[in-house]
Amino acid sequence: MVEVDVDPGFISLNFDPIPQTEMLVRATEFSVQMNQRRTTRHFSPQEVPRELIELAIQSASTAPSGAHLQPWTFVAISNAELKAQIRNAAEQEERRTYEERMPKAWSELIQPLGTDHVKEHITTAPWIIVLFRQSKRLRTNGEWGPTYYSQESCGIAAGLLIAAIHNMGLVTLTHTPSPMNFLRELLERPDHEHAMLLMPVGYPANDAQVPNLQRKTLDEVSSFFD
Ligand code: IYR
Repeated sequence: MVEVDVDPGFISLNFDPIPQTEMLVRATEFSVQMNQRRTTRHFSPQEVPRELIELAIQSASTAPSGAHLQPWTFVAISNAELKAQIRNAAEQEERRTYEERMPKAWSELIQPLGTDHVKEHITTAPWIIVLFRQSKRLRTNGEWGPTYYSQESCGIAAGLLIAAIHNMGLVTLTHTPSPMNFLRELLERPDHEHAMLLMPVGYPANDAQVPNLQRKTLDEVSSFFD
């Protein structure tokens, strides 16, 4: 049995070429803009309209994905009570992670980031977005099948979400409470969805700080064969 009910066929790409001089301007501007992005843990409680969060998720969901299954669910939370429950559960896990589970080689490495088990950003930021990765999908014949390259697909979608949030003038943090199974329960997601990232989204606090870090240079991160 063919899986796709109606083969949608192909349509024109409708590609609008950009002159190379303008390409260079746009590429430079984008590179500068992206290089200004920083991850901060210090959020302002200032409200952010839901429409902006919807647009960020829509941008993220344009990501390419294995077999175009789009194996992601973005759960956006502004409800204060639910955020408090999530923070509470995250801090319980994170306390054990920081105190018991994290090997010394790991804790030494993240020490400059100034993190600990206290996750104030979860309740301070006006929104948190939790990205769930779908490891299975319901086939048209009613059976469950795997998704493909869901880690890669969701990683790309997360990158686009981060870029979209930065582009609209807000900040986010890729927080990974671990283990994060509690999120599936609290957010009522099915068993085949796996929480991947918890991202507070909002304005930075007035006195927001970031670690004094440098990015690797182009030479350090690339190799060319011209
Ligand atoms: N998941 C923990 C610990 C942590 C791990 C890494 I690797 C970081 O770059 C930062 C933190 C947390 O979110 O605090």
